[in-house]
Amino acid sequence: RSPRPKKPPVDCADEPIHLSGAIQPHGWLLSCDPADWTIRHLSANVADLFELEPDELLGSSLREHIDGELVDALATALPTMEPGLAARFVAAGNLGPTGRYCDLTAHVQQGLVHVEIEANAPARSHAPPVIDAQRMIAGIAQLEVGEALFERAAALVRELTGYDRVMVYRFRDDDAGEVVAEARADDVEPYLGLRFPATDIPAQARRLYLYNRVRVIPDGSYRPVPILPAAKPPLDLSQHVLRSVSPVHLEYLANMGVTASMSISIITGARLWGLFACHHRNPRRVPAALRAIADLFGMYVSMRVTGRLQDLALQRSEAANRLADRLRARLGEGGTPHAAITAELPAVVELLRGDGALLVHGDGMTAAGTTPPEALLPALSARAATAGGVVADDAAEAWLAEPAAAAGIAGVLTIPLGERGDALHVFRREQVEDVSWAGEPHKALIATDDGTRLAPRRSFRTWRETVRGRCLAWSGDDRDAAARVQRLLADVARQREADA
Ligand code: BLA
Repeated sequence: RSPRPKKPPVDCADEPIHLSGAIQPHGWLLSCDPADWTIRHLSANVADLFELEPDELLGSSLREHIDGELVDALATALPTMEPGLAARFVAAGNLGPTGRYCDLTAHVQQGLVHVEIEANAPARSHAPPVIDAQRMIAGIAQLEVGEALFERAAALVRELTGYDRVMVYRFRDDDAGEVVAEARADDVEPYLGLRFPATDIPAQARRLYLYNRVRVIPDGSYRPVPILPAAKPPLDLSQHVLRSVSPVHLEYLANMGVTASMSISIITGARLWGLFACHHRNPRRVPAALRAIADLFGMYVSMRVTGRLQDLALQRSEAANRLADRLRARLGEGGTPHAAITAELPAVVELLRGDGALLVHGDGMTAAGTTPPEALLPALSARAATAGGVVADDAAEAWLAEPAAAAGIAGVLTIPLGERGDALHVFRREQVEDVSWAGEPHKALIATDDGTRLAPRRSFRTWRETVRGRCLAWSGDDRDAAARVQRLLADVARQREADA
């Protein structure tokens, strides 16, 4: 809970975006004491709806200003709102002296009930929301997780919300991201296949989106409405649907030619796997009931992606089990551990998705598949001797003074075996990759006139880069599988000692 820094943050990830102290102007905020509904904080624009000034509302009870039935609906919903849970659409009803029909969204945080009110836009569908959600889920339920499912999902979100462009954006292991599917109006530029640098969605924002799953900016050119009275530290707006967002991000949207946006989190376990990112060239609202559908659909897609990742992990784990069984069988038949491992080397290469491997053992060695020239052995052994645990590099320059000497191999994953430089090295060939970035990534941040302010890049023109000297990156799963192989080989060696 750090106070807002006086100087502008020097890193995008340092901006406390949940403490903006303001909301977007398409709604109103009343933060009440749950005991008696006394209004403790409100947005400065309340007179637009209630025709009462902020000072007249602060300290009074919500019951004096909105229909008793609506307050009762809020009260009923309260026990189901745990702190830290996303704000939820609770009720709709007529508010203020002119009886405007509004949606009420609420959540509990910091001991207050935060009631967010939005004028209700006309519904786009006559079906009850749950039917729309069911239709969308059924529309992808039969598809395998992959390109076709993501394309269909993007199209369904576009049908639901009417945005000009709906993308499925997936984060890579390095936190950059890629547009893996897109549904768009014919006259907007395609973003499919483009890569965006990690700094476009900084870490604190990615963390926030794990909990606050649906976010809407109906008009990025808005003027923020302050929350009164100004609190120190400001109210935590992590879960507010109306939270005024980072000005840097608004500038980013404007630079992209986007006026309205929405994003829906795709979450696998505790990781933000990706987002549905929606763009519109004109202002666009998404009423609370549609956001609830989008949220449900996002949670379904999240579940499907999680299921797919778990399937892959299970398949790999089963392959590792089979390898362990075969090693044990070979030892049981009287083979030496070295002979057993040598015979299974191709299976180890396959398990770790390598192109080849070298088992270095004392003065001897065994090779399988593609391996680097023998002249590199001393460098590999030195690497193993200092490694400690499993180490993996994607680029030859990370482990060789003369990368060219690796002759087409770029990546190496080293599993040290003992202390003398004995090791199992698994190699991956160089994979030349053509990357199309949305704008030059090294200009993700540009200096402004005063030279101190962080600003997003102005151009998103495709910027091509050919990445050489790297292999397909070793993933977290690859490293986990390697650690498993290391334990397996240690067990085999121990068994030999026990038998001796
Ligand atoms: C937020 N940046 C975001 C969000 C997206 C992007 C989707 C989330 C917005 C939301 O959910 O409301 C970026 N939008 C994209 C990308 C695509 C897209 C990659 O459509 C691709 C298709 N941004 C910068 C720089 C900084 C920065 C240089 O470019 C920092 C100085 C910051 N982006 C930034 C911040 C947020 C953000 C702070 C959080 C906004 C907020 O929630 O307050």
